[in-house]
Amino acid sequence: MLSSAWKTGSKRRYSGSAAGQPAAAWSFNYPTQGTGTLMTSVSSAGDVNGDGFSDVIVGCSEEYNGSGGGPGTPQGSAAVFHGGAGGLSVLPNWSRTNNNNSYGSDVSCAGDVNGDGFSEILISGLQFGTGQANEGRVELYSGGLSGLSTIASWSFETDQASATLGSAESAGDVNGDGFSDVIVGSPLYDNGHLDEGRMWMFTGSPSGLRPQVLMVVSEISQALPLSGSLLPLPVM
Ligand SMILES: [Ca+2]
Ligand SMILES: [Ca+2]
Ligand SMILES: [Ca+2]
Ligand SMILES: [Ca+2]
Repeated sequence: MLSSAWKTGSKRRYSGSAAGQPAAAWSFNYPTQGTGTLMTSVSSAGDVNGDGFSDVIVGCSEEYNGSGGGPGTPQGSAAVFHGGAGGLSVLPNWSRTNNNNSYGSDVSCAGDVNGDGFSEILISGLQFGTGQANEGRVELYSGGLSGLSTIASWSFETDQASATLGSAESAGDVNGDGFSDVIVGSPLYDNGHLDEGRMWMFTGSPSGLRPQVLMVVSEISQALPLSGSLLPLPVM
């Protein structure tokens, strides 16, 4: 079981004891944290390096890079810890930071979207903005023998100001082709109705997650039956 301590920037992995009292088997504190650090999400990363040990990802939006008392500059970050025979690594094996302070608001395992045996991970930024303020963005990093890629192999933005992007998760393998698929959700997307929200589904392939949307679901907040649009599956 993974537990996060909101505001204090610490994560602990608990294992049960005979007396029923949890004992932390692993914990991590961001070394650069200042006041206001928000460690917002934690998830299994699957097995990003294919060694048979599960790995863990931690998201810390609104990390502050100051040390020694000052809050410094707000930024977001995510870190991955590899599992091993002795448990999780003490220090991150992989990390990403971004000056957008919502980066890392949600982290998750994408499954194996390209079928190579290594898990991929997803990092969301709720209020990330590139072109449209607070549109939201999600990035996918690919697993490999030495761990995750340093450059995102796929990304998605809502391209609508203030839509935000709340989460991105593995959808399993919805079309049964052996490649994991991904679903992305925006809680405040507008499409005829204010803040109705929208979900997008993307499919995996031998070359990774396709950029084309497979399916869109919207009209969630209007108390109407869900309206889904199944789009043609792109050929890659
Ligand atoms: Ca592993
Ligand atoms: Ca993979
Ligand atoms: Ca954009
Ligand atoms: Ca699939």
